[in-house]
Amino acid sequence: MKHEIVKIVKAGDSLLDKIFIRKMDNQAEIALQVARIIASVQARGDEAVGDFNAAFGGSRLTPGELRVTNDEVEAAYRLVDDSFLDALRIALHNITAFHNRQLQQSWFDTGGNGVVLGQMVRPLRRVGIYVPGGKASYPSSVLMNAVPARVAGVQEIAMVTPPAVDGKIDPHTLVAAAEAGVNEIYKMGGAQAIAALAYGTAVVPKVDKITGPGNIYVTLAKQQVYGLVDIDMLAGPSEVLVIADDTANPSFVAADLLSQAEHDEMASVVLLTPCGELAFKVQAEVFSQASLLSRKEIIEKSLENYGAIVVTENLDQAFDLANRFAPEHLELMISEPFNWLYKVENAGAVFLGRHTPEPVGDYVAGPNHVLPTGGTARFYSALGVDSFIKKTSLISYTQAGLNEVGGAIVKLAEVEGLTAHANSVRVRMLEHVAIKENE
Ligand code: HSO
Ligand code: ZN
Repeated sequence: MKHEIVKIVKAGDSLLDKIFIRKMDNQAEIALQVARIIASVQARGDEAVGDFNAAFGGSRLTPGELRVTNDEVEAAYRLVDDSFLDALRIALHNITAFHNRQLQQSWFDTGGNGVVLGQMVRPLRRVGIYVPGGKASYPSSVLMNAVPARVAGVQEIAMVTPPAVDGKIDPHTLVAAAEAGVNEIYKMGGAQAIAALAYGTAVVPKVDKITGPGNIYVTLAKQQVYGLVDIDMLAGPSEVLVIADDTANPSFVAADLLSQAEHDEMASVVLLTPCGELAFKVQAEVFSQASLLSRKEIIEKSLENYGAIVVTENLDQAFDLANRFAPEHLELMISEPFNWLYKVENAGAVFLGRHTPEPVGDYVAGPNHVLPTGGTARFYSALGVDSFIKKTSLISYTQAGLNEVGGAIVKLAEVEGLTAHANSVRVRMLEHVAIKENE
């Protein structure tokens, strides 16, 4: 491992352009493959799902084996240790409390002439949540997807996750699903799982929305079924951007950069600091800490691909760059971080102060860890209760109300050449005149 495992550059360096764009390669090719997988699942249903599960490194399951049974869930409880269950329940409690705060109320407003306007908030009826599996297992992501759906009032939560070669799903993932109130669990992953959720098969009834992060196949499949169903966002590899000043502890900063670098070879971790001395200390710490970590190969690649320590002229410049990067996670390890919050325009989640490492948000703080990546924090929000509700507008007019605005409706309808529209208002205004004349 090179000592300069992470590069130090100045704010204007061209390396930053590459990091800030974070473009994924050969997407078009994979998109074609994904389109073929989706078409096969549409045509051959669960048989195709089984074939693709096997082709992508899982086991070949018959349609009858795709759904996880209650016995399997009960067996999973016997396989996990109590301290896992305790930790999971702490997380579940905090995540539920945070998402309860996000609930929105329906409302009515009564205006002049007895006109009533309002907005009715309703949960989606049936959703699919994707949870990565196979080599990695993320029970925390089960909670992050299922809890907001539950809090929103979704009746049916169907989870899909790829089985391992032995056809099994990690017991921690199964227990997390049971604890979070997931109703159905299916052993399927990749684009085939997204296709099954979107189009429905004999085993999996189709859903209204699909959420949750996955690999490039999953992401491109979500993109292709969008419109037929809703999706949460197009998630890419994880990222953290740290802004630190001379008060920051270099070993904390390094540890936090490494915590996201270990997720993926394409993960991006960036430190922005006006303090050159801190930059060198963090670089040395990254090197010494990385060599002790279990995932050091992944870390090395991700630092090589999309990692940098950037020395800025001042903190203002650091915030400008951070807004351009629009990170999934933004850590502020500066004195008085709350005083700088007004500068943050684009970030999925902000972690303030030296005692708030990003993993606290990954697991137990309460806010969701499904967050916008790849610069999409410019327009996407964290997964939350909002992701599982829809709003229906309510309109109730009275005769007096309609009389008041009828002329405007008729005029606008005529300009658009829509005489039937105009007429639906006119007949009511005429009826009103007729009643008046009869009185
Ligand atoms: N940091 C990841 C979420 C995660 N971390 C799950 C650990 N487990 C994306 O926000
Ligand atoms: Zn993480």
